[in-house]
Amino acid sequence: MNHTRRNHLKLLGAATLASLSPRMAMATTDATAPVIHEVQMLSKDPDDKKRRNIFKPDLICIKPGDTVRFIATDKGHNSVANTDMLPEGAEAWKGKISKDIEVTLTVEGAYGFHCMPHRTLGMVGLIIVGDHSGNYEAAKAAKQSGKAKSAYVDLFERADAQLGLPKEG
Ligand SMILES: [Cu+2]
Repeated sequence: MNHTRRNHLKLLGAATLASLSPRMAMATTDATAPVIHEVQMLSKDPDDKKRRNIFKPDLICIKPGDTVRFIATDKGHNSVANTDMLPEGAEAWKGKISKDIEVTLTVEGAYGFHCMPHRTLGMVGLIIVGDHSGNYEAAKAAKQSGKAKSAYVDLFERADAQLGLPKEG
């Protein structure tokens, strides 16, 4: 194999890596670089019009130091941390209605959040930062009202699966 051909193959390899998902491509350059994760606040899910008043996505697993940007795509929503679903030492946040808010999460653990006007309609979400274990069970056991209750049962089921935890009987 001559030099030119070898260089060509090298380039091809780089191009293949770059065509992978942005996250994976980023991981090849700097796995520790902070990432901004976007969560939309929606009155209607454009992919399923029957789903109303939602955070999309409503479950994310991120690294310590990453930022979550809540985007007021639709009006009438906000993002507020559930004060009983935060790791010890983590700061709570409270966004204004119809406004974007960015939070940078450095403390590892589970973070619950909700939309103030639609909390009991089930407009809630869950963020796992790094190692979930510190307050995960406590967050799971937090009291919920209205439809937030079934929403969190569903969220923790999906989080368990994503974290590779055994199914509860
Ligand atoms: Cu809302």
